[in-house]
Amino acid sequence: MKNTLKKRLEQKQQPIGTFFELGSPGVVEALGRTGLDFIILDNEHGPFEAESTRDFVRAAETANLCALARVREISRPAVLKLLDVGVQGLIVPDVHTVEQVRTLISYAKYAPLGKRGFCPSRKDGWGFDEPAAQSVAEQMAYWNKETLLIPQCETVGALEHIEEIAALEGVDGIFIGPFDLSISMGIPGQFDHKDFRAALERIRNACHQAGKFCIYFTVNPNLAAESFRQGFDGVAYSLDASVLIQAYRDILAQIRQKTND
Ligand code: 3PY
Ligand code: MG
Repeated sequence: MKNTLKKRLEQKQQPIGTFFELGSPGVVEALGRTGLDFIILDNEHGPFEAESTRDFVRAAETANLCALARVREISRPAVLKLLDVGVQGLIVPDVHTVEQVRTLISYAKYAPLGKRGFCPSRKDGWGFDEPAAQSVAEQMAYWNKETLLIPQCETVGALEHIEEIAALEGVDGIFIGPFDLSISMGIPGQFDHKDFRAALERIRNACHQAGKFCIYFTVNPNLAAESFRQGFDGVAYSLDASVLIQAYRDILAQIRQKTND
């Protein structure tokens, strides 16, 4: 399957996604009807693993929704299993060093960029889907191009080396985790703090100078719009569960209000 998020980013379409935490294929199907461009199957904070992620990817494919996954940790099996069930990109949390990102590239990208292990898997119909007709080397190049590797910048360590990290060949873009980044900077949740705003600008500039995209996460719709105005390339807005709770609260309040008018 072609990576529609990659295309939208390349065409500067300002894609919007959300984190998927609820862990049901039905929720993925419902999200596919919202207009969202991508979802992030959260194997870090969500309760599920690669086996259930496969079912969510299948649901996303039927709903024409681009499914990325956030990996639980930087380890070879964590990376390989998610890529092999067919997610179209990996978001990688808790990165502190350039060396960790080099390791990630070695797990997630095939040679010559990395050392990803090769096995026919769900991502390519076990060797029977596109691009099965091509040589192994061509398949490796295809998946290196179509699969996005997106380390998070959410620690002071990553921030301090963001220019080097963003410039690495094999890193497709950076995803900012504002909660953990602000905590790591000693200013938890102070998204208006001048140091935090300077950090965002530094990360965005590092990405753009390296020709990479930069995605911001926020739980505030106004900040989501502002992020695009500031030059972020994509936004992940909130989580499925939080949006569901807020939507019900708003509707219930409206009904109560109208009942008492
Ligand atoms: C953060 O804000 O730390 C994130 O990782 C977003 O989920
Ligand atoms: Mg985080």
